[in-house]
Amino acid sequence: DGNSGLELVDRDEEGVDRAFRADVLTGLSEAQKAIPARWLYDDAGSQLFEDITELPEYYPTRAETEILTARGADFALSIGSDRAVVEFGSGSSVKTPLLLRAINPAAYVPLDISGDFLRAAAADLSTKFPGLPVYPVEADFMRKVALPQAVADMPKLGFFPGSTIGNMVARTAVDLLRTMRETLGAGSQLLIGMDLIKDTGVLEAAYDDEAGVTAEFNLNVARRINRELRGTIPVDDLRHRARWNDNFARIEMHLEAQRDLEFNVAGRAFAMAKGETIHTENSHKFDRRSSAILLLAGGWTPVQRWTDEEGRFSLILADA
Ligand code: AVI
Repeated sequence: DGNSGLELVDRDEEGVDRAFRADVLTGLSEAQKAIPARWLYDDAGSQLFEDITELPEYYPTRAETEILTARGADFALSIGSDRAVVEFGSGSSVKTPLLLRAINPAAYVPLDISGDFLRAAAADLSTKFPGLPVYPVEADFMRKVALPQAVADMPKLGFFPGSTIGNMVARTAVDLLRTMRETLGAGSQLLIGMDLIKDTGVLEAAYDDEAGVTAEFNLNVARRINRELRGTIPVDDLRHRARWNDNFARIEMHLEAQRDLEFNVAGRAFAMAKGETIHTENSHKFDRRSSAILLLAGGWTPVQRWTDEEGRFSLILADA
């Protein structure tokens, strides 16, 4: 990020992201090879995810948008207009304006680790809401964030749409919810999106679309390894897989070797037997109870819950 002068990524002399290399080398050395899902989102991956949200099979974005559109009056009643909205991961999405329109908050604080993305989103919001004070903060929201002084005395509403919490295992999700509570402070509220358990065929199709966009999104992490970590992974010999793991109530994305493979990454040799996979993402799905338990474990008490007409997705309001 050339503009802010603030570099949140730790790079070595050659410009290699140290955390990326460490995660990949460790993950490829495990019995079940795995790469943390956050590495799916370089520029190409972020664009592919945007494309995914428009696929006919990928219902979550549309379902959540439907709730935000249909329930605006409810939100206004339950949340009030005196709060500062703090969005975890500033959306370039259509969702934020829908919420801001509905509750007419006192301020908007988008948090994002990507400065460029953040400034673009903040500028867009300022144009759409000329009277709304917008205070963008470049930060990693997995850690406690110091919010701008201007909103210090306002009660906060955390906004975490998209069911991104579902991409974390329970332990990480609970840590994040607790960190959010620390960031937002006593008396705050949280409006959080959580995707719901449903027919396995519907879920698997949402993560393995006809057009192959999700496959590209998944394979992109292998391309990224080749590009950034001097990798020689034969990407054409990997196949995208999306499967429901009922024990963990989650969709898992994997990259499956189509033949025995040998390759290098950052000077180290790796092998995969035909049929072996690299686990690249979890997307946990919830029901009323499991979502409540997760929130409670994270220090939040659910107070209201909305779903779309078809009951595919939930937005939950919780109190700190
Ligand atoms: C960002 N996250 C909520 C998406 C999901 O549905 O778990 C990421 C995604 N992976 C494949 N398709 C979409």
